[in-house]
This record gives sequence, structure tokens and C-alpha cells, in this order.
Amino acid sequence: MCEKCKDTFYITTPIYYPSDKLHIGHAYCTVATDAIARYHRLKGEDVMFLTGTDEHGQKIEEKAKAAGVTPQEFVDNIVTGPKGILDLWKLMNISNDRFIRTTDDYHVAAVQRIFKKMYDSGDIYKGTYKGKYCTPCESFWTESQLKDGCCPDCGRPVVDAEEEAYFFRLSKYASRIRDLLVNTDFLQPKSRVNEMVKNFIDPGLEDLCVSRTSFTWGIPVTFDPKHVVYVWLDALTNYITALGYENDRYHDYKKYWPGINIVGKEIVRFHSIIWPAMLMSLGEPLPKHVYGHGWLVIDGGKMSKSKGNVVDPYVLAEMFGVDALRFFLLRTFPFGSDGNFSNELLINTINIDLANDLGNLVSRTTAMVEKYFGGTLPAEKQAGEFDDDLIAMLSGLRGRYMDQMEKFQLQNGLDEVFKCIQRANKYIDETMPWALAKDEAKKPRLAAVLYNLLESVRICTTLLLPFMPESCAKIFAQIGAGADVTTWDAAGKWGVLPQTVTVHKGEAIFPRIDAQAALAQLDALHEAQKKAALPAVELEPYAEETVDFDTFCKSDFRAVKVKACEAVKKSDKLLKFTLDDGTGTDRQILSGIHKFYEPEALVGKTLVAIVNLPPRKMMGLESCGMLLSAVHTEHGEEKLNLIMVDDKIPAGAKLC
Ligand code: ME8
Repeated sequence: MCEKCKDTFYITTPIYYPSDKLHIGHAYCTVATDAIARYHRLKGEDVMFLTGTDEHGQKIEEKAKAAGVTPQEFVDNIVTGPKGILDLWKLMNISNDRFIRTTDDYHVAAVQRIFKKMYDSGDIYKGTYKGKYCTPCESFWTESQLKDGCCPDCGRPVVDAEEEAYFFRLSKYASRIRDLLVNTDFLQPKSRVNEMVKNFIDPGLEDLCVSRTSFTWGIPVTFDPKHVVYVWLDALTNYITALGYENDRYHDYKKYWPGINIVGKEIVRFHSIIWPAMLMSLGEPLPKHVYGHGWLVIDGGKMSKSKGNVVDPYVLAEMFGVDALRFFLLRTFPFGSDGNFSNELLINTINIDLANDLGNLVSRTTAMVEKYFGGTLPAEKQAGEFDDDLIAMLSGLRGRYMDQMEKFQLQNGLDEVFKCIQRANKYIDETMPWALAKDEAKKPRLAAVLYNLLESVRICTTLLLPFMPESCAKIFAQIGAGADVTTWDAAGKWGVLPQTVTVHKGEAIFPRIDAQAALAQLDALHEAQKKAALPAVELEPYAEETVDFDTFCKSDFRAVKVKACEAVKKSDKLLKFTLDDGTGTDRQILSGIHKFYEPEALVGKTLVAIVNLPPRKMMGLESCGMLLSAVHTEHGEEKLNLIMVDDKIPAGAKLC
């Protein structure tokens, strides 16, 4: 088809906040959108796939401040730095055509023009924002955001306050938005409509505050620069500025818009109410669809840094392979609902679907073509029992798959493919090629069976391309399928692989995972990550009470030399020290520090002891004093270091 006659297809992910490293939940959305984009490219459409980052706002400003860098430096590091967002999408083989950052100059200028346009048309007006204000935090809160009537950040009391702000006339569009949601297929899945209408539209849509003066990391309003544009107004417009709307950086707005916005369920509200209202105000077409996908949850709860349960896609991709991870995400969870992520599920899916079903089908088929025909099938074939059923099922696969993919039912699309893979494996059992191979007269039948298997693999693999591009290319190379027979058109036809095809059996494409070993490795990694996430050094709280100087001076600290040191029998904590304290008589001190020191290592060291504590008995042994040590916590682990002083200091020297 000529480039100009192609249908266009535009699809986007949310633009993610570069406030932290992204996790498997972000990867899930991006991989799903990538699979949809690749599916449309496979169908021959002219696809524009956009993703990017949402870089302004108070949260980023605060994070940058805490990190001691400028907001721009902070986001640059997370977006373009090592193992940053761009690296992650490269690793996950994401085929986005464009990447927008809301700090890009062209976007900033376009947002300023859009804001002005809406102001000029009267849809943005200046008003007064009334709310609860926390003076120390310089933050406005709504009544519902308060915690026990106080600032949710610092817990201090808030005061009623007003500030001048710009508002968008969202209320004006309430009935049009309601109609859009209820009477069209704009918002998908349909199950999300009710929540929007019931919780947000029917209680009454209020005008939306779209400017802030309490922080500066945002896009300044050109005609009133102490205000910055509300981050959601800035962010939502990315879907059109990235095509050249109100800017000269790109020129394909007319070509691609309207498109499809894929978003997580928690931001459906912004995309199905505020976003279409903004477009109505601008007089621009609305997105074809907004699709609100479900969350990946862990033990029923959302992943979050603060809960320490985020799953790192880098770790999983490295251990199991990018394609296996991409496949798992889309095969296991229905796109529109939440799914409970677990490593066990991931490993099971790889072992059952990829290693057993698909992997075995490919390796058994290619191995048999090599073994029985030296790698090249003969032209002479003989049809037989079971063929019709297999061929009918595979011939109709593309249509069934397409029905699902058009509805964003990626899991069901994959299910259709895997039913065929299972059917083909069953066909091997039914036709028993190894038995046919024993009889020279049955070679034409054997050739037909293997050809049918190769055709099944070819069709299934073509439809798996959007999900596992690299592995599918390897399978094509193994079954001898060239570019002309791995197209969308060819996936709808049976019998296009050359009759005398040559296979090239290679390594197993999806090796079986040793579940126990992999889980142990992941657990160990998880523990290490959890530890690393804890503060490097935590100190004991400082004493609140003061001690008067005379009392302090009563404590008698002395340098002592370790003459002998041994573990106390039957105690796993205590060490018994025999010490030279300069008096000529040995002093015995017990100390519960075996966890930190081996006794032999301490002999000869010069330590510090307080020697005028009343003697104490521990495990039947007397302890006359206490050794001083420094304690702190490191990545959640208790640390202790005995105070060791210069060996030049004689035993008994007083410390003061
Ligand atoms: O909301 N399961 O950015 P964000 C599935 N900048 N998907 C998940 C997920 C999970 N556990 N966690 C995150 C923002 N996601 C705004 C968007 S768009 C104009 C502005 C995915 O970094 C999901 O798609 O918080 C969700 O909507 C998105 O990441 C939120 O990313």
C-alpha cells in the first residue's frame, strides 16, 4: 500500500512523573501500549506512538530540593541518566515514535498559547481560590485533604486563606461530558463510566483551579507570570503538542489527531472529564477513546515506594528476558482489571506457555524436519486425518485475534493464539510423526504433518510479533519463514510457506526456569534492595535530659588493655574480657557483643571502660564495669564498634 493511502493510528501512554525510578506498573502500561502500536503497524497502518514524561509540579520541586539539585537536573537524571526512563524503554523494546518531555521548549510555548487562547475565549478567568493554608509548608489544601483538620504533610494547624488564581470553566461542559461518557464508547472499558458519572459528574462539576502561585517549577502564565500553569493542564496537552499543536516543532497534528489515550484507572478522571472539556473549549476533536487499564497489585495493594513493594523491571528482564516479561504482563492479566503480580506467576507463565507450549512446538517441529528430512521438506505431501480440523482452526485465527485486539483485549488475543498452539501440539500426538518416520512409504504423509506444523507455527508467531518481537524473529529464522510470509496478510492465509522450506533448528528460545532457584535469587535481591532503600546511617536519638557536670565527672573512664577474651559458654551474646586496668589486678568485664566481634581479634587492643559501676552478675559471672562502644544503624542493621584508643596510652590512664 502506498504510504499516503495508509490508515493512520495514534496511541499514547500517560506521561510519567520522573519523581522516582519507574516500576513494573509503569512498564505494564507502556508494554501494553507498545503491543497495540505494533499490532496496528503489523496491520499496515501508519502508526504514531507517543510516550514521555510529566516533569513540572510541586512534588518534583520538593524532591529536587531534598536531593540538593535543580528541578531540571533532577528530572534529567531520572529521564536520561543511567537506568533512567529512556534506558528502560530501550531495554523493554518499546517502539515509541516520539518522546515528549513537558520541559521541552516547544511544549512550554504551546501550553502558554493554549492557556492564553482559553483565557481569551473566556473559558479561563481570574478568581479567588479559597482553601485551608498551611503557613510553614506554604501549601493550600482542600477540606478533604486535611488529616484530622491539620496539614497532611506536617500535621500543623491550617488557617482559612484565599489567593488569586485562574479557573477553567469546567462546569460549563458538565452536560456535554456526561453525554459523551454515557452515550458513546469514548471511555473504555464501559465499566469505568459509572464511577465517573456517579462520583464526579452527578455531584456537580466545579470550575477547576488551573494556576498556582505557591511554587515556581511550572510553566509561567505569560500574561501574569507569578502564576504557573496547573500541572494537569500542562500535562494533558502533551498529547496534541507532541504532534505540533500550537507549535512548529512537529507538523502532524492534522494527520494523527484524534488518537487513543491509554491510562491507568486512577487518572481516568483527568482524561475522561477534564481533558475532553479542555478540547471542547479549544474547539478540537476529542480522543477516539480513553482506555483505563487496571493496576498491577501486590497482595491486593498498589505498589508504592513507601510500602517497599515495588518490582524492578530491570531485575526481571535481566533474569527472564525482555520478551518473556512482556509476554507475561499481557498474557496473565486482563487489561481492564487489576492483576495480582507475583514472581511465582511470572515463572509459571514462562514455563507453561513459553517453554512447554510454544517452545516445545517449535523445537519438536524443527528437530523432526532435520531428523527425518535433513532440514528440507520434500515437495511430495499426502493429506490425512486431523489436518482439516487443524487447518480450519489456524485459518480462522487471525480474525478471532483481531476481534479481541481491536477491543484492547490483549489477554484474549493471546488466548486465541495459545489455543492454536495447544491444538498444534495435540496434532503431533494425534499424527505421531515418529511412527510415520519408521515407514518409508509414509514419508509423504510425514512431510505433510511437518508442513502443517510449520504453518501453524508461522501463523501463531506472526500474531505474537506485537508481544515478543525479538523471539518471534528468531522463530521465523528457525522455521525458514522469510519476510513475505510473516505479514498480516500472510497470517490470514494457510499454505504460504514454500512447500520445500528449509528449517534451521537453533537453541531453545524459551529455556525452562528452575523456579526454586529463581525465587531464591529474587528473594535475596529483594532483601538487598529493601536494605539499600533504608537510610544509610540512622543515629540513636539524642538525650533530652541534661546531666549536671558534677554527676558526669563522677563517671570514671579508663583505658584498659585486653589480656584475654573468650565467649561465655551457653551464651551466644556474651564475651568475657580479662583486662589490665593498670592497678596490677586483672579486671573482668562481660559484654554482649559477640555478634559484632570474634574474641581472638580483640586481644591486645586498648579499649575504654567505665570502672565505677557496681559489679553485676551475668550467667553466674561477675562483671566489673562496662566497655564503651559507638552504636548506630546502617541500612536497617544494628552496628557496634568498640571504642579503641591508641596503644601508646597506658592501661589505667583516666579519660576526662
Ligand atoms: O499519573 N499498575 O504519572 P505516574 C499498573 N504524570 N499501572 C501502573 C501502576 C501499577 N501498579 N503504577 C503506575 C501520572 N502505573 C501523570 C500522568 S498523563 C497526562 C499524566 C501506570 O508516573 C498507569 O498507567 O504516576 C498509571 O496511570 C501511570 O503509570 C501513572 O504514572
